[in-house]
Amino acid sequence: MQTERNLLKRRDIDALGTVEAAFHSGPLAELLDSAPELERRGGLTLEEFEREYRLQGRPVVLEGYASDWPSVRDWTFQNLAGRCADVPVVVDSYSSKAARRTTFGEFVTRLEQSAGRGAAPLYLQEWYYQTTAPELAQDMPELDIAQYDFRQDLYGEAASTNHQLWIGQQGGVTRLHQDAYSVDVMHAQIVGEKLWHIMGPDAELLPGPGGGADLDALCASPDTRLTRFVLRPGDVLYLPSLWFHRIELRSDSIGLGRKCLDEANLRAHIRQRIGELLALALNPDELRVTHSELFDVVMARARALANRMDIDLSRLRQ
Ligand SMILES: O=C(O)CCC(=O)C(=O)O
Repeated sequence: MQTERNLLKRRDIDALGTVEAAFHSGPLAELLDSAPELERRGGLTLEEFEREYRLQGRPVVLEGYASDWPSVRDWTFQNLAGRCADVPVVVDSYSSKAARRTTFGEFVTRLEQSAGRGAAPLYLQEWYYQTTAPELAQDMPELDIAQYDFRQDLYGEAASTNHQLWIGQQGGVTRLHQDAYSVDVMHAQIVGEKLWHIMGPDAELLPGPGGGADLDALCASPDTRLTRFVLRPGDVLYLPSLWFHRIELRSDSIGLGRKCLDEANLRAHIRQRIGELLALALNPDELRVTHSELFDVVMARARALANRMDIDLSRLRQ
């Protein structure tokens, strides 16, 4: 089995635990509050966004860019539960131990019942709502700044709007990760507030001389580029591919994650997709070890893509 040395890139339980613990105590935790804030820009035009941020690979928060969306104006947990009561979802899918199949209506009932009781916060992560509740899409219109997404050419229109909703309770966390397949992140905040910590694509957490993780080196390196910001309703984040991100829910929250493939990253994207599909088909046992927390999520992503592309999973080329 190949072992990745950079702990920030590993998806096994030990590495995920070490990195998450570093956000709670030790040198990295001490640095968090003094990390610089990400630039926020209000009233940015498409041309300014392209010139000053996307073409330069610079992250930015587009303040209030989606504030006129029907979802930002009208959505509450309750009215979504009324619309999607029987829709099947997997709650806490990013944790192999906590993952649980239920319906959206039940999920909201459990959120309400557990609020303020000290229970672990519930988080519906990476919900591909367009396969099970496509009517929600009309409340989140397509963004003009996202039209460079090359997946439209590569996979067709439907697969390129393969977005995800992230719906959870105050205190919920998505642990530090890089997005797969070299895609840029565009994340729109719909309800509530989320605190993001991001690190540059070259950030490294390596084993130290004593065997533990060398957090001092991570904190001292100019490549780490630790930055923080809060996303509020109507804000849209642009984060270029391979930036690491960790998210903490400061209140009950709903966010829309959508991805964009920059044509410049096409080669890397295809290599990763093919590599992952071959690994799933030929070596699922090893993948269950290297991606123990996320195996089901990887499968769900592949199924959602196949579904959006009308691929019949029972057929091979004859
Ligand atoms: O909001 C979250 O908890 C995670 C979002 C995320 O990782 C993304 O949109 O890429």
